[in-house]
This record gives sequence, structure tokens and C-alpha cells, in this order.
Amino acid sequence: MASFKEIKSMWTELGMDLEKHDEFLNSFPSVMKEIIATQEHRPQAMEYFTNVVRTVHGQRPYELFEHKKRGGKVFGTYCVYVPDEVLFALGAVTTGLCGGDQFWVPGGEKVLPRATCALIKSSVGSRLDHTSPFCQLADLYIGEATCDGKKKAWEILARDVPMHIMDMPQKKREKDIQRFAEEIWELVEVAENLTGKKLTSDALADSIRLINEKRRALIRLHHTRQSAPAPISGKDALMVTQVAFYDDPSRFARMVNELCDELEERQAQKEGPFPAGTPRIMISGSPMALPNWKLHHLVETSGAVVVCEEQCTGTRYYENLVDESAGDLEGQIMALARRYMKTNCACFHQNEGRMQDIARLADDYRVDAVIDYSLQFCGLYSTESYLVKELLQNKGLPYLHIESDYSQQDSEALRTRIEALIEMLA
Ligand code: BJ8
Repeated sequence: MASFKEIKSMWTELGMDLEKHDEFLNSFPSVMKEIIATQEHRPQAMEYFTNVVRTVHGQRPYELFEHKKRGGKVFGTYCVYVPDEVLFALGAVTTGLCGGDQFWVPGGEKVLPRATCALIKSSVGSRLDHTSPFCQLADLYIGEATCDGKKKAWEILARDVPMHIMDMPQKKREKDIQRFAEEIWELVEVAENLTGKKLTSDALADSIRLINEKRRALIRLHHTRQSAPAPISGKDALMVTQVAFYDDPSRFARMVNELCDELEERQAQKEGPFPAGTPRIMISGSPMALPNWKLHHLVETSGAVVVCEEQCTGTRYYENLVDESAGDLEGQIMALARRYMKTNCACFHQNEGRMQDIARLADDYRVDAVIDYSLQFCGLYSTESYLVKELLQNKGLPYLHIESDYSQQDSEALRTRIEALIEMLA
């Protein structure tokens, strides 16, 4: 464990704005206390994940800092379509850079239109304000051409930091999957140049296994939420998935499996933080980057429990494993392309796969209602909510569409709508 003195000198060496960063640090403990620590009957194994979050700008960045001192590279990413496997196979470490806090939004608004989603503004603001150690540590930022907001924001961010942008297909035909495999090959070349290493089939096989292991642990965890009562709160489950974007993959998988042992014990005893019969909610839509717990907190303090997230901070991150059977690099890259193209983001044209996912998850998790969530100004998920609504009406499931941002201004209005939904379920 690094001491506070060591962490502080790292922040200085990374060129962070310490005064502004202190403002962020001063507000964080009370948010953690109010939203996370006040929950009752939390699993003991959540202590590890709570500590990772509590020290999120300290301990994990310090590990990356030391990795860099040993000559290693750090890649920063913003999207679940970036294949971590090839970067780990080159001895690098990846870290999520998506901003999930209102604190960074004004920094993003200095260069972006206000009518941009909070995730993009917060991500850009955290870099431009020099208040995130992860942004300061990344040697190369990997962006992607997904939504218009990101595509344009990356052009502005690239004036400040080195960036590589992955192109994204618009559809999922066989030729699109082949094209995505070419994008992965291009990423390999870029990463080889930065790390000075050559990708080998053996190293890639190891890292495919490593990341599969991490996803398997998450699948195991989230499956426990299918039982009633759910053995873990939605807030805690979301926090674990959020930590997955930052933590060391092997340690993370081990700690998630420890948590699963406890949750499976609770399942057997029919125990959980909420009594049996508590209305079960699935949240679909835009991702919730750390520490965005706003909607989960509102739901779980209004008499319901969140049991599933059809989001990139949920099923879209951990479902689908990479086929481990390929024996050479060509086959492995193709296996990666096939796995990543199974992820159903609203940035795709003709995205029926996402509707099938929502229908399947609603059944598997025995949900009583779905809250379809779009970050304000996210045209993709807002527009697709029309199809989500139609799907759920046909299934006879209550549905609520919510558009929100990272501020707390709309919290009470949202609570009123959420309470009305939950009352209807009683
Ligand atoms: S795979 S959801 S992580 S693009 S919420 S920035 S879409 S305007 S984050 Fe995303 Fe990859 Fe898709 Fe997932 Fe744009 Fe919408 Fe903002 Fe979004």
C-alpha cells in the first residue's frame, strides 16, 4: 500500500492541479458515506471494492505509476468495444477514463457544447482540468467513432493528448465483423509501436484467458441477482462492475469470486439487503461511469431493488466470452472481433440484438419493471427508447423512460416518477 505522502508526490509528478483536485477529494467521502455506506446488510466481501473506490485516485493509480516506472505503458479507454486483450498481451495495462462525476462537467463545457452528454463532458473535463490521475497516467488514449458526441469530442481532446481512434462499423454483417478485425489489427500495430513489443499468439492466448476469467467472475456475480430476494443491492453490484474498468484483472476476478462465495451462501439462506417481494427493476440504456450511482440510489431508497443493468456498466461489459480455441494470431483476432461485435450498443443501425437482450434479461432476472435511462443529449439511447417501450408494452412490462445528467437538480422530480412506478407495482 502506498502512503499518502507517496501518493501526493505522484500527483505532483503527474502534473495534476492539486488545489482543484483537493476540491474533488473533499466532496467524495460524503458522497460515499451518504450513498454507499448507509446501505444495510452489505456483503462483507464488498469491503474490498469499497476501498478501491474510496482510494480511487490513490492506490490503483500508484500501481500504474510504478508499472510505468518499470517501463510499462498505460492505455486509457472510453468504450467497451476496445479489446483490452491485445493491450495486456503487449505487457501494457488499460484503464477506463470515462468521467462519471458532475465535478468535471464544467471543465468539459469550456470546449464542448452544453448540449453534450455528461459522460463526454465529464471525461474531457477531467483531462483538461488535470484532476484525474488516470488521465495523467495514460500514454495513449484510445477513442472510438461511436456516437457523434464522442467522435467530435475526440478531435478536440486529441489537441491535448496522444489519441488513437478505432473506427466502428455501423452494422453487424459478416463483412462488418471482418472490418472490425482490421481495426483490431491496426490497434495492434499502434500498440506494438508504443510498447516496442511484438504481439505473439501465446501472449494473446494468455490475456484472452485472463479477461475471460474476469468476465466469468462477473457473470457468476450477476447471476446471483436472478434469485429472490437478490443477495446484493443494485448499487453494490453496479460498483463492482464500475471497478472492473480500473482494477488489476486477475486480482479483480479473485475478489469477485470471493464475493460470489458469500452471495451464493446468502442465496441458499434466501437472504439479501431487501426483503422478499421487493419490486425488481432492470435499468437499460446509457452507461453509468464511476461514481454515477444517482439512479440506483433513487430506486433503492424508494422501495425497489435494481437486479440487472442492460448497460455498458452491466451486461454489455461482461456477457460473451472470447473463443479460446484459435491457435494463431489470425484466428485469435477474428475471435476477438466476433466477441466484441456481439455487444449491442445503440450506435449500431438495425440493433435488434439489443431488444432481444432486454427481453431475455427481463425474463431471466424476473423483473417487475424496466427503467430505460438515457443521459441527457444522448441521441442514440433516447431515440432507441421508442423501440424499448414498444418491446416492453408487448411484453406487458411496466416501463419508465428517464433522461438525466450528473447534477442533483432533478433528483426530487425523478424520485416522484420512480415512486409512482413502484406504487403501481405493489
Ligand atoms: S458501447 S454505450 S461505452 S459508445 S451516453 S457517450 S453513446 S452520447 S457511452 Fe458508450 Fe461504447 Fe456504446 Fe457503451 Fe455517446 Fe450516449 Fe454519451 Fe455514450
